[in-house]
Amino acid sequence: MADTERTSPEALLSSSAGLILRQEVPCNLETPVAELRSFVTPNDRFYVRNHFAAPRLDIGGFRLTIDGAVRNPLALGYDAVRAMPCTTRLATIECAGNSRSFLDRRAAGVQWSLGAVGTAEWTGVSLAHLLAEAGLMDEACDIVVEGADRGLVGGEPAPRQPIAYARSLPRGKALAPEVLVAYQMNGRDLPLDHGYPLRLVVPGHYGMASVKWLTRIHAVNQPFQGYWQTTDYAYWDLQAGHPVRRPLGTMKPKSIIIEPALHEAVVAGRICRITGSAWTGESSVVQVLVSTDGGRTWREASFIDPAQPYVWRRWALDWQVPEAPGPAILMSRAVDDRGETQPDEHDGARFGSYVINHCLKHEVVIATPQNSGDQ
Ligand SMILES: Nc1nc2c(c(=O)[nH]1)N[C@H]1C(S)=C(S)[C@@H](COP(=O)(O)O)O[C@H]1N2
Ligand SMILES: [Mo]
Repeated sequence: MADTERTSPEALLSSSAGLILRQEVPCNLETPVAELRSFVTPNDRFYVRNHFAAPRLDIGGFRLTIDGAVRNPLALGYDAVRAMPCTTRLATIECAGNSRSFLDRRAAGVQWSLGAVGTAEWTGVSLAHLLAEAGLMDEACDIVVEGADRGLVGGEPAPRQPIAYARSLPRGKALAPEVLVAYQMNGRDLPLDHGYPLRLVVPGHYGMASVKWLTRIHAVNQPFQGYWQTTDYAYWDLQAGHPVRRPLGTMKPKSIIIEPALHEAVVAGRICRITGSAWTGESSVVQVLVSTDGGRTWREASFIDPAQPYVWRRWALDWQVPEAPGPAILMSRAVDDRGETQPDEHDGARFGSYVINHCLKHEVVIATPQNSGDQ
């Protein structure tokens, strides 16, 4: 047994203190940008994205079911999962709707600023191990992962009855070693809002893939077409010239400026250290370019953190602030090792109000030191 001491249910409840309340019911909380300075995001500062109320599962009766296209269906108790061989790995998770509040036209959905992203160290059993134990059949093409939370979804068209939060992973990604059924986050049992007792963690994919309160893993022989990957969390792709709807998956390269803060005053003629963070999906960020003149000229930032798969890298650039007071537009642009970079504009026709990774204009104000307001 990994450990026997059990965290009390009350201790797993999150508080919104220190986070930005974006929605009260269901609870949606954003990490303040300044907190993203830390390489690992502490559990009580990690953004929360819930579609329904967080279910409180009784650990005694808890079962993780693995069924469908498997030779040996399983119903595992919590302790049985914790007794399996485990791994710990870092992963950055970003909500596909992060930065939505920066879209030119206000889009429906939670109005995230920059902070629906975070990095944690996740501990759990690899999904590949569980699927091997269950004897995954060769015909299985998708692995459907389902959470215990459910409810009615708004908008039309939508199913009339309450539905569970469920997503599928293509077989290849489901069997990749980085995908975990996690029970710990930064060395502590998962907080309730982050999926206690078990959640999937899909490094490299937008957050919607990392299903919380995981109770069922269902292998299927046909591509899964559930609500959360066709109506919601999907985009328009092209297949032989035909527009086709596909589930969102891999994260796109993105960078954010953390310091100086938006609209912060910087001192004319001094050196100002610009810092930020950058991440991408199945690749590594290899370059971050920074502009201090609204995108006319760009310089290369240096990295604070090494390149590691599925983990963000903080970066910094020292800027010689001009003498002339007034506004200045900072921008940053990440490039990954496949040469993919951040676009200048959000592609709304393709992605709707998701995948918001275009280069943002980050305005600061150059102020002279004696500019203290007295005239
Ligand atoms: N069961 C369940 N899993 C879920 C969700 C949910 O509402 N229900 N939200 C998804 C979305 S959209 C995101 S971005 C991540 C957020 O994970 P976090 O709340 O731990 O930050 O969880 C995903 N997993
Ligand atoms: Mo999300």
